[in-house]
Amino acid sequence: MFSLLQQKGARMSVTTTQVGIIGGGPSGLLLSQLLHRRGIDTVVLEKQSRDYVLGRIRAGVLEHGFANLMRKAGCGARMDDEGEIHSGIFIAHQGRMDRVDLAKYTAGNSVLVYGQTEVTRDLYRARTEMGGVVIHEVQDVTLQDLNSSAPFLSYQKEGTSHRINCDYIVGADGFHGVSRQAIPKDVLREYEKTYPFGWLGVLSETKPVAAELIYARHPRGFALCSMRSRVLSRYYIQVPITDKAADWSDDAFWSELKSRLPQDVAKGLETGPSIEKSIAPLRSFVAEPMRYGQLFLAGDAAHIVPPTGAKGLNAAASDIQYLYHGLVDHYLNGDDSGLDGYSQKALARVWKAQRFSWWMTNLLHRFPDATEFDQKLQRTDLDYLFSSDAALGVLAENYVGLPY
Ligand code: RFL
Ligand code: PHB
Repeated sequence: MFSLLQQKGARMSVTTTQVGIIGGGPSGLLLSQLLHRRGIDTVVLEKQSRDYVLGRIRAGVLEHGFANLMRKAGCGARMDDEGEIHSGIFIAHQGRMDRVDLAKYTAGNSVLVYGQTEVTRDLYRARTEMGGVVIHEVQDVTLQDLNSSAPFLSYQKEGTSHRINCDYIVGADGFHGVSRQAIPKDVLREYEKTYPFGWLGVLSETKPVAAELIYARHPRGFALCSMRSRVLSRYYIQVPITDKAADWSDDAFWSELKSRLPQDVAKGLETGPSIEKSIAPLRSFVAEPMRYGQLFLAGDAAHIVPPTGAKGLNAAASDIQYLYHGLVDHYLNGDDSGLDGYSQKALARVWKAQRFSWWMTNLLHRFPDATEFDQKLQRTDLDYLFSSDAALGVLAENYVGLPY
């Protein structure tokens, strides 16, 4: 279990844990919390301060599978209290609003609107209450001896070198983390697609324009009306990747958003000062395999989707579910089949989330180099969608989340 051996004079501390986790985002915290509840020791290393992590505004839509994991982690109470169940979404196109009845096409399934910031806050609180070890503001994390049965992590903090001996290392350090880089280039295969636009997002203390999310396709570009609560709205507009958030005044943002929504929706839009404004690039990315020796990658460290299908955090959650069961089976039942099958199983679901996110992105965005033929096809795709129960069923079952 957790032990600290200060080696006198050497300014180096040596710690031992079962699972060393890099990254204190939702993936790392959730895994740490789930494992701790089964008596498996973890240490989480996070580069940033807790306030910094909680200041990032990201996902807003949780699949049932994710919500169930939060409950299993003992972190579901506030989510169930404050999160809103959504059983439909709107797609605005060609001046009209069409509704996708998620519940109708998925035998009553739905999604939960509850922000990633709140998920992370709940996980941090639970980690603190259980005495979980989450070390913030660590520098120069390195992964060593991944192909041996005694891998270790090293890092710097406040002028001291630290070493953590582990059985396993989990890289949950996001797209820009160090874990994926620790896999040799001749082993790692990366698949990537970038898009020539990003999403300019604004958070504002205003009443959401509609009770359900609105995804809008418009000749001027995509727009999304989302929310965090009845008094907190989250809106996005597609912008060229070269734009800077600072160059967009609040007035310019609201005016552009309104121009992309059907008129009656735009008329009802409450505007106000932005309390956060940022541009997120759109990217599709998968790294294979997700295991190398004693290292397992999870979440954004291994895969990124464009946010159009609301799948990023949810794809991270299925990794965590597989990894959690694999580690529990290893430690409590002496069964390694879950860990051995992790990469293949996780990637199979990840690629389905990739396919859906790519499709939603293509359906709804304005592509600068699209020909008239491409635009006709895009409109036909939408017309077909709303003329076919089968097509709506495909959208709905993917949006609420494919089974784990
Ligand atoms: P994170 O959240 O990036 O956390 C990784 C953590 O690792 C730390 N780190 C390091 N720590 C130690 N040493 C290092 N060398 C480190 N390098 C990095 C980082 O500081 C960070 O705290 O990855 P994680 O945990 O895998 O979680 C993934 C999700 O954050 C991400 O998939 C979603 O936010 C994506 N996403 C959405 N997903 C959804 O499921 N539904 C949505 O509605 C949704 N909307 C979105 C989104 C992402 C967006 N952006 C900004 C990319 C909307 C947007 C705009
Ligand atoms: C969000 O509320 O941030 C959000 C919702 C749905 C998406 C992407 C982002 O598809």
